[in-house]
Amino acid sequence: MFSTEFIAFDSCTPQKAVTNDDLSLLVDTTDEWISTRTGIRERRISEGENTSDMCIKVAKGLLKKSSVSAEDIDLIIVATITPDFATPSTACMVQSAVGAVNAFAFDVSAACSGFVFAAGIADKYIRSGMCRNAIVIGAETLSKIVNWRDRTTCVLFGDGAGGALLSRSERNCYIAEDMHSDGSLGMQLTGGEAKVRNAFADPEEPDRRYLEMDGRTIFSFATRKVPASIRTLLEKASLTPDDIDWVVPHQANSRIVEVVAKKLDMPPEKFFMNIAKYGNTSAASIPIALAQMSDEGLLKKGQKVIISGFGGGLTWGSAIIEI
Ligand code: 4VN
Repeated sequence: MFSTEFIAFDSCTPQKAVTNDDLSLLVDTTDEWISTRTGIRERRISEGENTSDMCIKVAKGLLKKSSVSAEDIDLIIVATITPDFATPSTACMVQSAVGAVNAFAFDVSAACSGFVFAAGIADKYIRSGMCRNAIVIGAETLSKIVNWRDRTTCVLFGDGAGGALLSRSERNCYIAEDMHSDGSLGMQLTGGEAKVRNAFADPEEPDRRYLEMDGRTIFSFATRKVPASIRTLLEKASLTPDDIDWVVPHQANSRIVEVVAKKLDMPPEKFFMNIAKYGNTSAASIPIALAQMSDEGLLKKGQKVIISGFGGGLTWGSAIIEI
């Protein structure tokens, strides 16, 4: 068996920052309401850049930071629910743009858990000896599926991409994982529906293209499942909360993270938060956070970090990684 090490992190977000005050001109809301309920102060919104454009910048950044050559990449996975196309996959667009001619590439659809699930897949390919180097990206242009007339959702989401380069290593830096789905709750968080419309089928209902969620259901799901998942994860790894240097949760809502920290009896300072600047970027939120932490020198070699994604599907998954 082989082991997986995280070699580099990188991110890319659109230039345009949209503040809560900017949004209060579009829908009936206030900076006060948004920031106290969610912790969000601004988010980046695409002025035309699509998901693949941000992913390509992240992949190029990862190759540069790791000094791995494009030909040595064996696997590219993009986790997204807002791809440019159904086909080609975003990952194949990345492959072509960076010249990773020896890689196989595909997208993963697991909403806010997408990056964690995709990192788990890449780890298995590396661990088994089938791949040496993998690029894993979480990326969303959620502004494509946000209903800009719905004040309950349009204030929550943002656009961006982040990723990691994972390589075969002597050091085992993917320590444990705990992954779950509960499709029976799937309709509590929906978006991007494409109904069957053809010469033989003509549904009366319109497509539910826009992101819709039952906020209370999702909030209570997250505050129940995330602490349980992190407890299971620590047990699997024979570690205690004190052994963990950082928790990097999906940036869905700062109040959820406060509840999770309290339930786990862990200091909230260990939970990295940047939702104030980026809002909820679904699959991109964890790798954007990891890249920021790495760039700011917050991640030190040997530190143990829990990443925890939760959301659409419904899905939730956590992993302990060592830097
Ligand atoms: C995971 C979660 C959320 C989420 C759920 C609820 C919520 C985000 C509801 C109450 C509302 C403020 C906002 Cl837990 C979203 C996703 C999707 O990525 C995943 N915010 N809120 C209020 O009235 O206070």
